[in-house]
Amino acid sequence: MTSGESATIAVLAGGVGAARFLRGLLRVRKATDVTAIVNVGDDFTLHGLNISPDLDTVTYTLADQINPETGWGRAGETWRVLTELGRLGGQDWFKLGDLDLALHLFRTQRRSEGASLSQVTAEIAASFGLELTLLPVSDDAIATRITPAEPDGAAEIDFQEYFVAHQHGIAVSSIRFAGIDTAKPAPSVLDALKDAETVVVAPSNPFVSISPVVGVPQVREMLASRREHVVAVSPIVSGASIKGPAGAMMSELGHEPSVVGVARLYAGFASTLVIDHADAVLAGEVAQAGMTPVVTDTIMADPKRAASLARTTLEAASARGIT
Ligand code: FO1
Repeated sequence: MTSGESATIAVLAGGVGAARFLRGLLRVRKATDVTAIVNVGDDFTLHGLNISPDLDTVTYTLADQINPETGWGRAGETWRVLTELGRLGGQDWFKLGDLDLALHLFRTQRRSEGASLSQVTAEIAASFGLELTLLPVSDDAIATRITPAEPDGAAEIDFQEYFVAHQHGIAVSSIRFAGIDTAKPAPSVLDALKDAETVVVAPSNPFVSISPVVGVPQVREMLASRREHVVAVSPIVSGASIKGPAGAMMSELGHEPSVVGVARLYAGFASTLVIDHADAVLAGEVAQAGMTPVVTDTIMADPKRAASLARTTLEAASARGIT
């Protein structure tokens, strides 16, 4: 990269952890230099509405409109529609507030007019005044499907049934991403990955957030071809995820639930793994797994700490002597 040229950063993102990381990143880099490439495997249709939870969590978080307690949905929501839906005997297990419903109505209407998911996502981001580039990894449908470990031979369930109805409290025996083999990267996704000075794999769930992004045809190959520029932040600290089922899933799916397990999953397309001080003792094993460890504070307890994590992550990339 020549000096003066605006160095772009591409971030592979899932939901809450990625949104927090992006909020920190935007304190240390111009939003116009940042592209977030977001998972769509959580997307589903409910009440006839197209819902994209990870795109919405990133949007709401960066617009400072996120519900801080849950990490999803809007702050200051009212629940009149959902309450009345419940009274009517409708589906009220997936908590959609009144403002959130407006966004799903808008997205569904726009897509029925022929707009692509990436077009509508850009319109929604612009309506919140966001200046980063926010992209779904694909405009095609990708559906994360979970096979529970019990009872034996249990039928596959939708991701949201697993995550919300079961509150991700059931063991998983396998995961697949329906539609991913024929999904195409959304426009400008591959260019963003090719042109970025650094690609960051955000601290999201490796299986249900990062895999359905990296697994889109051509994405993994593009990352692997630029592996020296790809830096991942571990979502696992001291053998557990900060939020969500990533730690449990690693064990259930036969991986070591540690930063070493994460390194083994990511070594094919990322060269550096940022791990927390709590895991410094595992740095040697991370290196043996094929990734360069960088030890820092990875707990994003507030935007300031998220910002210093972002800064350290970007420095880790440049420290690799990358021009
Ligand atoms: N997660 C829940 O655990 N319970 C909910 O009722 C819920 C509602 C919801 C509404 C909109 C939205 O964008 C996300 C929502 N989520 C809810 C989170 C959702 O399950 C996401 O897929 C997870 O955040 C995983 O990324």
